[in-house]
Amino acid sequence: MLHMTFVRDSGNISREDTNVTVKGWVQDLRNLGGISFLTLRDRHGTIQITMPKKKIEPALFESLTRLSRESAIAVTGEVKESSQTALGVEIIPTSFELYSEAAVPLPMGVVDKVNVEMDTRLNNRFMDLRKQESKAVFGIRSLTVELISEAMAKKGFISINTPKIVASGAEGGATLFGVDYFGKQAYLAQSPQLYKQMLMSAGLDRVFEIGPAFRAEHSNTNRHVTEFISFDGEMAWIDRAEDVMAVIEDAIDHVLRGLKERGKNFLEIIGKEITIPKRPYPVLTYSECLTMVNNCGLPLKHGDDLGTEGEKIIGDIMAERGSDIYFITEYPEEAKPFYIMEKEGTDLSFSFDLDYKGQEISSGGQREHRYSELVGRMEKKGLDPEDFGSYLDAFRYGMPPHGGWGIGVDRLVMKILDLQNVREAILFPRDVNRLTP
Ligand code: AMO
Repeated sequence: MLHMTFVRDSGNISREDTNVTVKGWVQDLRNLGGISFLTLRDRHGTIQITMPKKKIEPALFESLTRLSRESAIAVTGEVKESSQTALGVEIIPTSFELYSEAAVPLPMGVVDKVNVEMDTRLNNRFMDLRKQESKAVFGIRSLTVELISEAMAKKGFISINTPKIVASGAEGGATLFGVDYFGKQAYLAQSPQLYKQMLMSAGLDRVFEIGPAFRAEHSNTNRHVTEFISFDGEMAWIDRAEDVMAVIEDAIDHVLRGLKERGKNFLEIIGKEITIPKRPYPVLTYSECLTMVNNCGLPLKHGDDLGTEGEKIIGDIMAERGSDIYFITEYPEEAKPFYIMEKEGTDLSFSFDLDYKGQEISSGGQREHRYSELVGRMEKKGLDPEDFGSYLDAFRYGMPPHGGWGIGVDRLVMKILDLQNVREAILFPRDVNRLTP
């Protein structure tokens, strides 16, 4: 006798099987008097359990047809060919085991077509993820991370992990989460920034990290969360910021092509097609972007953040020009963190953002690797170099020119799949209002 869960995509229940045990959730039960049908669902799909009343032991018939939807069960039975089901087979049960009965009513439906509020979905995430469309997002997300690692390995980057409990922040004090560290003030890391840069002095040359980053974001938007996964990279011996941009472009291209090829099943379930952006990705300067938004009536001036509205306008214009993805370079140095290198003789910086479908998914740039200039930039930003002692030490004994980036993985998945809210791409999102589940 075969014993297995049913796997539709590898078709491992076939007409040749005679007796099987299948395990899953009761998706649906239809009692038509003389015959009843139970749809059993597992991670991959569904199978029909057919119960002709006359051919099934009465007690078994009774128990099976009384099951509540979403109960977890195992059914053993005979495999019969069927022209009525998608699998081409059905199962006539001979016994079953109830692992866990689902309470009634369900907190939300699994197959109903009604639109459920985001909060209801997230409050009942275990149930929401039983939906094939919700689950498929995480198939794509998993593949995205796999493809990122592949792209980085190809380019000689090594995977690293840096501390998430840290003594100082790199991305501004306003979004730091404080932690009481045995009586000392510590913080949750906003980014691997300081550590990945220190590794450039260590001679690790090309590193990347896919790990959590924490920001005390008070704003409740569809793209900000307080805990996100950042894909960071840092590389040494560069000549200019464009060397870094070329690596990101390769990585994103590898991810999108890989998803299109290897993520077909998931994309089909979600109902999405991936369009591979043309290369090279266009490069706009910050000042060109200002002109674009000004021409559309948004009165931003030099030094202003492009903001959600500005990014959207640029996204629309670039989409009309046939480009979903593009770099924005040469931001005013004032708008960028202390570790970014200034463009000498100007008030600009060697920084860039990467925007995808009208939204920032990454920022990065060439770093200030010269010790005194770096200290100067900290002071200019009102930071105390003493708070950055061990970071600064790494710059005192031969730091190569270097640069890097951070890409929000959650935002990347959101934009690839055109999800309305970044939370849809996160299993258990954290935001200003959400700490559970
Ligand atoms: P930045 O602060 O721009 O740069 O962050 C990089 C990318 O991380 C994502 N991101 C977020 N995603 C969801 N919720 C948030 N609250 C959030 N904040 C940021 C975005 C963003 O583009 N150290 C630099 C990177 C570098 O220069 O290497 C940094 O962290 O996709």
